[in-house]
Amino acid sequence: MQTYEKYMHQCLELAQKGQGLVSPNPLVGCVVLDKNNNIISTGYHHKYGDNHAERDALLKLKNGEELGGTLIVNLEPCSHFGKTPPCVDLIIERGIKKVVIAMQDVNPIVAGNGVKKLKDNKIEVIENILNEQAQDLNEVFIKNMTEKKTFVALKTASTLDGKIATKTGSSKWITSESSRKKGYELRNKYDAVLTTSSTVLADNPKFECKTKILIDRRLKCDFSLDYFKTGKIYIVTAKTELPQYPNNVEFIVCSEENNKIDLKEMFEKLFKKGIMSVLVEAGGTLNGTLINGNLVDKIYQFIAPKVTADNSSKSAFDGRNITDIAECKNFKIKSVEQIEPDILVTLKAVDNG
Ligand code: AOF
Ligand code: ZN
Repeated sequence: MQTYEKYMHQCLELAQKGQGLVSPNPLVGCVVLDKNNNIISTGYHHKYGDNHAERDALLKLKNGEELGGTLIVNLEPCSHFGKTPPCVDLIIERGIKKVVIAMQDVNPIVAGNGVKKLKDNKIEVIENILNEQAQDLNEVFIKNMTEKKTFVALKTASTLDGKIATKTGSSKWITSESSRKKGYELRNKYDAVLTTSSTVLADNPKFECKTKILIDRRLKCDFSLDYFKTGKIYIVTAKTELPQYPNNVEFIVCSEENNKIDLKEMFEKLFKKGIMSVLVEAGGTLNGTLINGNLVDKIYQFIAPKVTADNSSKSAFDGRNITDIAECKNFKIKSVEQIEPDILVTLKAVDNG
């Protein structure tokens, strides 16, 4: 069992090479062993529309050395005709004797059918190796497939007492340059980065990423800002009279209630536009509203070893007025990483409903 875990780790590593390139498909890596358990090939899903990981690995083998061997893959091999023929057919054809997987596919056209077809063809299937890690790796794909919703991650950088700026808006820089660099890298993992007009007007950030979403309810932002110079931009607004706009801009009109955009409606519209995951980089108001609406799946919180000890400073999450501590929203800490002199705490929601 130990050895399969080692190979499955390798699959998860390989799969990550497709990060940011495979959406809306899953991240998948594959290792092939010959009958003596020597690695003879590896593969992964490179980008959307390309060969699946299993096909990528098997097609590199030309001399039949995989006959009687083992294929390790972090997702159940597919059984459907999609952009490519079913991976299970190729596995059967190549004489693989054992398949080791981390998780069942959540795609309803595959779910269980891949494993069944392998077993029907006398191939031994070992399941659930590094299952939790595999589910974490494909958390976006799982949410998209099972709930038909966009995955929402949120990033903040705060002091130890959860502050992101003073009352005057002074915020540069709370965390170190290496933390900020790591924060920018997170953007590539998600289909789009979401922010608000308040953040853009306060910081005039460039936001170097391919797709951006800007919540600008009253259309306060002016297209001459640096923010509008790069990438594809979706502007979410409650205004129905739209101004002249540049080619890289598209509007998404949503309803509003109590001077706030209906965020559920916004995410539904984004999902329909093929935005499978977003990283939120905004202030306490949007962060708090998202948390209160149970809309956040994951938080990346960079924490600097600084304390404002000032209750007029702005909080990373804002907007509620609770009296009972039991009303807190709960998260599960997935990892704590030291990025000197700061830390990055990664958390997942536990009670989103
Ligand atoms: C992938 N890569 O390595 C594996 C996948 O759109 P298609 O035809 O490429 O099929 C996508 C589905 O195939 C996907 O939802 C998942 O169920 C299954 N497996 N997909 O993109 C892979 N193994
Ligand atoms: Zn496949």
